[in-house]
This record gives sequence, C-alpha cells and structure tokens, in this order.
Amino acid sequence: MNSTTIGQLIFDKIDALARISENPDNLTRLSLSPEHQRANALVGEWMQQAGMQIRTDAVGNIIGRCEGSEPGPALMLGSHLDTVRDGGRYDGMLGVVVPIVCMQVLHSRGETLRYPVEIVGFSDEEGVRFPSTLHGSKAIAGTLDADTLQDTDADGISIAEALVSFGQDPQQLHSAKRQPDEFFGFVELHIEQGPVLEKENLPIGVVSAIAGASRYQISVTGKAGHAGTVPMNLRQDALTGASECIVAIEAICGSLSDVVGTVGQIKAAPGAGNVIPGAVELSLDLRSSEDATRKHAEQQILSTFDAVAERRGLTITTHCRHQASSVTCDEQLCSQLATAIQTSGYRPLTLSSGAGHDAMAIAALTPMAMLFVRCKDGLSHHPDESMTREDAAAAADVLLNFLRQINAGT
Ligand code: HGY
Ligand code: MN
Ligand code: MN
Repeated sequence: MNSTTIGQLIFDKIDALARISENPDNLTRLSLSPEHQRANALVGEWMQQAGMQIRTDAVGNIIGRCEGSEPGPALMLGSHLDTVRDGGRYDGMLGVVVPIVCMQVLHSRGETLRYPVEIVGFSDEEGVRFPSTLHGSKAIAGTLDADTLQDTDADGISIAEALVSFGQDPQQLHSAKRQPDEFFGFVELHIEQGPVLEKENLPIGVVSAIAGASRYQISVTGKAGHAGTVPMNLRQDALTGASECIVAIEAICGSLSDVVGTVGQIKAAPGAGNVIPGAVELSLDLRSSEDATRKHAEQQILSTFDAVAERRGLTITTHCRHQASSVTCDEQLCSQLATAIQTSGYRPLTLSSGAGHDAMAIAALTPMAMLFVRCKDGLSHHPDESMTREDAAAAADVLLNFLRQINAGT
C-alpha cells in the first residue's frame, strides 16, 4: 500500500466517523451516547479487519488487541472517540484510526510483531457531557474515583446511569483497571491543535510534556427582582457579578505568563429579559505547563471572587470538578519516536501540549509519549479543523517505523 492509499484509507475512516453525530448539522458525539455506541461498533469492525480481537470495557472504551509472536508486555496506542459540541473530525479520532490502519498494513503484509499491541478508543476525554473528564483513560489507569460515577449531565443523568444505558455495569468499574506489567508503554497520536508544526513546516513532532488543568463549576447567587423597579444601587445582580469575575479571570491569566483561563459555559436564571438575574452558573478551565503557576492563578482568581461577592452582596461558591497535574513524556519513548520521524525523513521537532490528552491519565499506568500531527492554522474544537491526507500518511509512516523499530529492539 503506498502513502496515497494509506492517506485515503485514513481519511475514509475519519469521514465515516464524522457522520456519526447527535446533530445532522455538526459533529457532536458525547460520551456514552447512542452515537458513541455506533462509533464504537464501527471502530470495532475496523479493528477486527486489521486482525485484532475486540472488547468493550466497563466504562465504554473499545479495545482492540493483536497478540505478538512472543508473550510479554504490550504497546498501547489510541486516543478518544468523543468530541466537543460542533467539533472537528480529527481531534481524538486521528489517534484511533491511524494505529488501526498501521495494524491493517502489517496484517495485509503478514507482518507479525514480537510484542502484543492494543489500540484503545477512549470513552470520555473531552468532559463535555459530564463536569469531570478523562473517565476512560483514568478507569484503565485505575485512578477513576467511583464517586465520580455520580456526576450528572445537564439532564440529571449520572455517569452510572449512562453506563447502564450503554450496556455496562457501573459496579464493574474496577474491572477496567489494567496492571502496569501488561504494558511497556503508551503512545498517543493527536493533531497538534496549535500553530507550531505549521510554522516549522513539519508534518509531525514529538510532545515533551502535557499542561496541567483545573476545571471548576462556579455558582453566583444574588437576588432576582423586577428589571423596572429595583434601583441600580440596590441590586444583587448575579450576572453583572459573574461578568466582573469573568473579566478578572481574563486579566489575571493575561498578567501571568504560561497560564490560560477560559469561561466556556454560562447560564443565568431565571433567564427572563425583565428579571434581574438571581443566579448564574459558569465554568472555569485553567491550564499551565507549570502546576505552581496554575495554583497561583487559582488563588488569585478565588480571592477576587471573594472581593466581588463582598462588594456586591453576592454568594459565590466554587466546586473543583477536575484537576490534572502537568506530565512529562517518557524520555526513551520520545527518543524512539524522534528516530522514527528521522527514518521518515523529517527533522524531529519537540513541542509541548497546552491541550489535555488521555496520555496524561495513562501516565499513571505506564510510560507514555505523544506524536503531534500538523493541522491547518492550529485550529481545533471547531468544525473547520482540518489536515491533509499527506500528513495523515506521514503520521502512519512514522508510526509504522516506530512499531518496526521496537520490534527490532532498536
Ligand atoms: O480540553 C482539552 O484540552 C482536550 O481537548 N480535551
Ligand atoms: Mn483530543
Ligand atoms: Mn479536544
């Protein structure tokens, strides 16, 4: 199979997955949804065609396994199959499809690796449906707290209830946990979601580290009232208070280097144009490659909330729903990936990740590393997310080099 064919094979699979959405007008596939079920079924078929045995674990991860010619620890590959709302088709899916196509190429050539390979389509990495995130990879790493299964989505459905509808038993959460001696490493291939590779005119790079992240749910409570009769100086307006908090988040993060803060969700109640908002719910997403810097930003933001609450006669409560420390990628795997990139004829660039990935959870189980693939304008979490067939084929070429290198023990 030449690189054009491989690039097309990858794109055909990516496009087929992109047609599985809760919404005909955009790509939205949330975890443990009927769409997720359909995506797992399609990916499972492809894994079987590539000579893999498949299973779905207790938290909805789809797992393909191909035994090696020798017994021993496996290499885990994979990424997530859930998307953000109105998202792009490569974020996550590329890191499941490219390894499957690589296994398909080896299978078609009758090439058997010495070591077993597992490919995982992780069930919830985006954390869009539920307030917490990385459920699939954390369950495999054994770090998913059983209490998290009580988290509920906007319709009040808990993860546990969603797992039952998905055909799983939440009581079996522990059975998803894998043992460290089952693997010698995890490599996740993912679009860069940033501008560096494009600027360096490279299709692929090695990730050095993944930024840490905190996610908060914030409630601002004031007093609803008549929009026409309450004088401005007597109001306890939850929405103007929340707005002051949002602008403060932007100012604090903007004043610190290497921190990004985002309020992506906001909901005001009762939500009538002629009623002063009495309650507001908002999200806060904070990232930094340095955990101490992220903590410092958090302190500053939370004390600003106290001052706003005091001055405006509001109650502001914060609930941390997710914390992930920044993680450094495994040196040996990174160097092997850099060699694989050189074998494909590219300069091996190393770059860090501002986005979170399943690899940061799997790091608790086994050494992990990541390959980033160029995407247009670095755009992601957007329907215009795009990349080229040539870069997809380059990614497969590098991953095949890596698989063969490991096989040769180099
Ligand atoms: O939000 C992130 O960093 C990832 O795309 N879930
Ligand atoms: Mn992703
Ligand atoms: Mn994403």
